[in-house]
Amino acid sequence: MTSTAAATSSMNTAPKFSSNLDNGHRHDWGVDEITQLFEQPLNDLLFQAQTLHRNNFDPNEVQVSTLLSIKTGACPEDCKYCPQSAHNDTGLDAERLLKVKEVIKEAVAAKAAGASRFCMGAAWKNPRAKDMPYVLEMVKEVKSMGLETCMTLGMLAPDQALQLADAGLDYYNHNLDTSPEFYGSIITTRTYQDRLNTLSNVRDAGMKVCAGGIVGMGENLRDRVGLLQQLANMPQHPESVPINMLVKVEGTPLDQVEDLEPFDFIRTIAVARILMPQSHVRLSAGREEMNEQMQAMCFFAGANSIFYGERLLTTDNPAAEKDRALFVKLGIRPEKRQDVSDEAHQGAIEQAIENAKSERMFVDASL
Ligand code: SAM
Ligand code: DTB
Ligand code: SF4
Repeated sequence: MTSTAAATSSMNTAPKFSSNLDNGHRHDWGVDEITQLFEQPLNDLLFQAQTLHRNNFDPNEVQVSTLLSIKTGACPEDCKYCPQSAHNDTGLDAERLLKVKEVIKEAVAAKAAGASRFCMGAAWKNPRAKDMPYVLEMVKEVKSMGLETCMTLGMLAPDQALQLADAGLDYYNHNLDTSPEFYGSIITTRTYQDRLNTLSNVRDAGMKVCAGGIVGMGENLRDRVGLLQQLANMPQHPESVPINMLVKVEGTPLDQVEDLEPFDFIRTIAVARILMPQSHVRLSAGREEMNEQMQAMCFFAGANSIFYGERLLTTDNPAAEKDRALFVKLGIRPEKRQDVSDEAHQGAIEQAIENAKSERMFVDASL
């Protein structure tokens, strides 16, 4: 337990939910009360987060998305954490925009492995007009396969957001990354306000918002509080809130940054769950460095979404079989899509999980 947590009595309960309610949610969180949530004894924080989680979700379901980098590297932005920035010498081979048929092939594989959402990411400051027809085609094709669609292409102008929404894009991912105060130490080529504008263009176009950030970049508690405050006080909570643990990539300015205390990561998930009780909180990048017990604690703290498949965009993610085995150990089921019924698709991951169960029984039996 941190010394600050120890100093806060377990009798000192969390702030009450009050004023400025929208759909039962607050959008007026102050820094002090969010800090107070973070600084509670861990058991109190986890209990509060898990209670809210159970009130809003099946606690044993986790949504699974698969990521694909559709355009890799040589990005003009200077994000200090990112292996794909042209400002960072990471030895990454840049690739042009993938062909639509290559994207379809990957989406077919993701669906067969049981993903319910396919997220396509491009290392762009923003999409150019000449890129739009290709990305729109990707959205239409992937959507027609019965997968939910998500894209992260950088900043979007209002008309680009409308075009993506018209093509059927379900989610747009654009992260705030950190607090407004720490932001300038991490990125100088686009502003915090640019990010907020993109998110409001996405919302106005009628798409679901996926917005979160990264922790472990050398920020302090006040910055983690500030990031969550920005997300929770948006006019409408993002439907999806990815919490990334920094993946330290050699050649980026953050490759030597000190590790974040793992409990501080778990606390960030728990506070996100409390502030945004009906959002899916994604245990996002960084799982390769987390053991199963840490991931289990993140699920208990309220994380209910993961990236599934051995690659994130350019870095590794746990192998799908490893995640299926973890799901079996924890009794977690992959969440079904709520909007469509696709029994055959759901059957794919359920069968894979059943297979993982028999593999485990085989291993157990051989001990
Ligand atoms: N270029 C687009 C943009 O930045 O909006 C989309 C792709 S970008 C890679 C998507 C997000 O990935 C970033 O906003 C950041 O939060 C996350 N990310 C990038 N590199 C990361 C790293 N090394 N560790 C953790 N998260 C990372
Ligand atoms: C998000 O919040 N995390 C994902 C997704 N949105 C696009 C990206 C993580 C990238 C990790 C570093 C890499 O693989 O390049
Ligand atoms: Fe480019 Fe996105 Fe990486 Fe920033 S995070 S350098 S915008 S790919």
